[in-house]
Amino acid sequence: MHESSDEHMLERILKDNDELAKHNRLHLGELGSFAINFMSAPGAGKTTLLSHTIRALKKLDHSLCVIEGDMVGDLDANRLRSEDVPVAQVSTGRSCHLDAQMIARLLHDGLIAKSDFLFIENVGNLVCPAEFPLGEHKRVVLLSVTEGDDKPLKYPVIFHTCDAVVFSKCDLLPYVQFDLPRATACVKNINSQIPCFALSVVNGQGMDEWLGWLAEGLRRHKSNRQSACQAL
Ligand SMILES: Nc1nc2c(ncn2[C@@H]2O[C@H](COP(=O)(O)OP(=O)(O)OP(=O)(O)O)[C@@H](O)[C@H]2O)c(=O)[nH]1
Ligand SMILES: [Mg+2]
Repeated sequence: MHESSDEHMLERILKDNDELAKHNRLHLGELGSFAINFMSAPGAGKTTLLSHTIRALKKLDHSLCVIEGDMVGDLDANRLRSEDVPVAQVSTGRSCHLDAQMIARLLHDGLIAKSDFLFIENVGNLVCPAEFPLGEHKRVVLLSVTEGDDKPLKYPVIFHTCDAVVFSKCDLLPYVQFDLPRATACVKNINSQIPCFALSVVNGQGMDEWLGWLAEGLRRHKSNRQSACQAL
């Protein structure tokens, strides 16, 4: 009895979140920004990858904005502010993930600048962020090679619901037991069409392919918006 009322409450929370995420998507449509939600276990390299990606995209004259989600503190937000991009900080407190309501507040308060890319760094967690869409256009999961190649098998939901996987810290592959082909096969087993990037910010491996995926995503995003406007 108790268990089923808990389940009912969770379903209600997830449904409300889904509705609000759709609402956020409309706001993002008005802004025109291509929004990407970055998710991973703590320390997989989200902020570091964002710093390097921001630097590369700025050189190509792209405008950028970041939403930085952390339970407490503004360490990551400040790291990204040092790249000279606008960063909106969300402190989630006891919550181990961002939710659509947190993003809606920023959008309603006009705290998100119009930009080509809106990067959202979620709280480090491989479980809960998967169930809370934010209204983003794409979802990227990072799995660092120090975490073990079995993680897609153990945490399938997040790999099932994402649009790209980044195997991060690949410069460390010679020193750890991580079977990259096995990890890739596990991901493709869950999500057959998904692009996977083997990446390292230390030696630059995979960065061109990664930046190419972002550029192609932005191009498609802009062309979809244009078609939608013409259809009105
Ligand atoms: N060797 C190596 N270390 C990396 C790489 N990318 C990130 N790191 C290191 O991994 C550690 C964690 O990186 P962060 O970028 O803070 O990870 P995060 O996912 O943002 O962490 P949380 O926000 O706490 O979840 C730092 O010490 C980084 O320097 C990489 O490509 N190679
Ligand atoms: Mg971080």
